[in-house]
Amino acid sequence: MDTGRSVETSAHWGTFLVDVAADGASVAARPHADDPDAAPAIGNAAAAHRHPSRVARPSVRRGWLEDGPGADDRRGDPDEPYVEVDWDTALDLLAAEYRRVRSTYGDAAVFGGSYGWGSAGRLHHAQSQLHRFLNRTGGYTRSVGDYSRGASLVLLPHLLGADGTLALRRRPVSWQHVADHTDLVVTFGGLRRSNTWVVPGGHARHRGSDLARGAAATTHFVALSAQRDDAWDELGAEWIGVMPGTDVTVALALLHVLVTEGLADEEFLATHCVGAEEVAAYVRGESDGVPKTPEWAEAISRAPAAALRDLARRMAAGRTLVNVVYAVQRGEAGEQAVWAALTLAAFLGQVGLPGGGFAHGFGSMGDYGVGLDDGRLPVVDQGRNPVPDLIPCARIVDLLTSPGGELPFDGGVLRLPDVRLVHWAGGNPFHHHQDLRRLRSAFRGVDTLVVDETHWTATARHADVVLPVASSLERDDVAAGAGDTRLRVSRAATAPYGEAREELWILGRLAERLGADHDEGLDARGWLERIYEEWRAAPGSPPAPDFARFWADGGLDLPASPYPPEDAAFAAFRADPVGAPLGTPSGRIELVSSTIGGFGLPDVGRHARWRPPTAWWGATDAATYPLHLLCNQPTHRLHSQHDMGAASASTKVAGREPVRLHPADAAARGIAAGDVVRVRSAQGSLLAGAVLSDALMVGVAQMHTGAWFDPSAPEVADCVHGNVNVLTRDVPTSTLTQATSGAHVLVEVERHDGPVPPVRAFEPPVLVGR
Ligand SMILES: Nc1nc2c(c(=O)[nH]1)N[C@H]1C(S)=C(S)[C@@H](COP(=O)(O)OP(=O)(O)OC[C@H]3O[C@@H](n4cnc5c(=O)[nH]c(N)nc54)[C@H](O)[C@@H]3O)O[C@H]1N2
Ligand SMILES: Nc1nc2c(c(=O)[nH]1)N[C@H]1C(S)=C(S)[C@@H](COP(=O)(O)OP(=O)(O)OC[C@H]3O[C@@H](n4cnc5c(=O)[nH]c(N)nc54)[C@H](O)[C@@H]3O)O[C@H]1N2
Ligand SMILES: [Mo]
Repeated sequence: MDTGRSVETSAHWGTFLVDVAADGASVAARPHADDPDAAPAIGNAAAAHRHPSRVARPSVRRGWLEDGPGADDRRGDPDEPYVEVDWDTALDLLAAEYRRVRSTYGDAAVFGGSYGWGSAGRLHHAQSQLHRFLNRTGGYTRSVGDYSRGASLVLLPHLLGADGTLALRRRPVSWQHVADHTDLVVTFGGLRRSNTWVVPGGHARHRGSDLARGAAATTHFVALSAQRDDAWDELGAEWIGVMPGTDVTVALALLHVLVTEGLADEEFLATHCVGAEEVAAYVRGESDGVPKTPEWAEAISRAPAAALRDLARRMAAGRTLVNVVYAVQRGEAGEQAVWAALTLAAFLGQVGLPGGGFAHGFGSMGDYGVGLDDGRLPVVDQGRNPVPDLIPCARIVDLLTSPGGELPFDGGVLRLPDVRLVHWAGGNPFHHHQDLRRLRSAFRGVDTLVVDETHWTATARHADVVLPVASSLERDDVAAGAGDTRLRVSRAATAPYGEAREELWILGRLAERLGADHDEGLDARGWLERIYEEWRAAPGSPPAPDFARFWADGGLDLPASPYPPEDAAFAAFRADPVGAPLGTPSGRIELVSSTIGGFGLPDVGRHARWRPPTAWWGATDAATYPLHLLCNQPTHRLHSQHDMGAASASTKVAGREPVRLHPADAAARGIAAGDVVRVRSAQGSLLAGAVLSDALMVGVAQMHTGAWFDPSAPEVADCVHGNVNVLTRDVPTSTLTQATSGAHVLVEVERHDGPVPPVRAFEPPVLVGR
């Protein structure tokens, strides 16, 4: 390729270089030579850039154009055509629909939660743009929380206070603290190198792997997971197999050993915690007649009792850090595992000691524990939302299907408004949500679905109006992740595809039609200067040159660095629990929360406890669907983004998303490596390509999320490409936290012997001119 120009660009999977061909449009992407651990996802950029699945022009679903807004089962029909229109036509239609919905049903009838990861820049951040536009035109029903750690975000403020919860994310025990002080890291969920390739906003360089390697030289790691290869090789982690969703039993068994062998730190429990005696009584079985012994835990989790007994003693013998990866709380009753692990760390008495205590995010995000995050980066002001209505983000289907209904959440009750218009920008619900049949029927019930997209994703294929967006390679931006070493200029590499536009422009023109001002007369360059200068002038910002200089320099080094243990979360609280209390009712760590207990919920009590997930043990699902499928993050892409790219394609088997099976489970089903298999759950079915691996526990299977939804051959499977969310259950973690439980689901797998339908996921819809 003629590399006429080379441009630095930023994505959530890092900063990389794009070489632009002589035609000015096609690109090749390569890592920075000095990135110590560049993400393979970079290899997807070239194919995604000008792929036939790009949205070229504003497109309106024919059924909506002809019959107007309203419930419509043709949404998501693979044969439903779209009519390409010019921008004025699309924006006029949309403005009229916004006016109709707001004036007829009120502003809460617009849902703009729009959860998702979009792209990495600070200006062209899709949700910020959309929320700003919506706030300036009347407001919207919003969503709170996330799919990543939605259960923890609700639980932990009750146990640690709001500031403690924030500190756990932003100033955790760091890799450097681990290397310098920690004897033993015990992690619920393995430490996956591939997950650290991603940081919200991206990082200039991936430093986590070097830091982890440094820690491995001095620290012993024990990974509790259903997959032996979760923890990355350099860590040399010891593996204890634990069935998915059973971590609470393991944590309680470790507590049982501490309690019954006199290994708990009674003084720390007395001065820094509330409820230790009540928890100990539960663990001993005094409150429910079931002692939580290692043998009891083994029968449920399959973790060997002797290994757990030995592990608990080792944990008490030195400086120990208990880590929980996000996936562990992404299941039914998921918050209980976090509560139990925090309780375990509290009984060890090391919270707030250098390298000891509790962590929640090592192995989940690349920014975790690599530097201090002061939380301040340039931002677009979103304004104020006058509409009070909200949902926890994973309750989208309940919102759309139960207008006027009620939803318990965090001790209160939410009333669900009657939503008519849904506008999604920068997310892909057909990637992120569970039970896609249910999601599809919910979307079929709204009046109008608007989607801003770069590509014809499954969500765009369900939309009534699709607005083509310029990609991050096609616009100027500034980028940085939390705790980053550099605020980077991310320059446009090429012109936008087709008639795609920046959201700043799109929403600006839509706002004008609604009598509002979105962009305040500034173009992207003007806005970049504005948000940079506002950031530069704010108290606490590092010394920085003016915008022109910053832009010419291509970025600015930030003074982020590993930080001393005395700055880590809970160090001050440890030193002086009275003078520096936590923001909880007691000022201490609430192992027993009277607040949560006072909510009187049927499924969440006053302290961490074991609650068998409804669909698993003893229920019919377990007999019909005997395999436990883990649905976790993909190694070679971010979620569903750029699944058509070369790196992602290199992981596919028989052109489909791979499913990993233990050789014994495969043999019992007559399945060989490379076979096309059908995976079925109580919710739906998919085709996948079989991979065999003894790194899994017997009875456990694994697929990555993010294969593009392909409903083109429903007689064979709900998705013939392997989107795991046709299988997962749309049930909340609990009535307290209402988060996603998509991390695992029970399935059966069989060889698919019939004709294999082609994968059509990446084909654009039938496009017709007006
Ligand atoms: N079963 C199961 N499901 C899961 C998970 C799991 O573990 N198991 N994990 C969950 C988690 S943690 C998360 S965070 C979610 C992720 O879910 P999402 O964040 O919704 O997934 P993405 O594929 O990143 O979707 C981002 C979309 O934004 C588009 N986009 C990129 N740039 C722009 C832009 O500038 N403007 C606009 N308008 N669009 C843009 C991309 O093309 C893409 O379609 O998935 C969740 N779903
Ligand atoms: N390459 C890449 N990296 C990513 C992302 C991506 O899409 N691609 N997405 C990013 C996002 S948005 C997020 S939120 C984070 C998510 O970070 P995590 O939630 O930590 O990531 P997962 O890969 O879903 O799960 C990690 C491991 O947890 C284990 N696990 C699952 N359930 C259980 C359980 O019940 N018990 C135990 N003990 N282990 C369990 C599985 O073996 C799985 O491999 O990853 C981020 N990093
Ligand atoms: Mo996430």
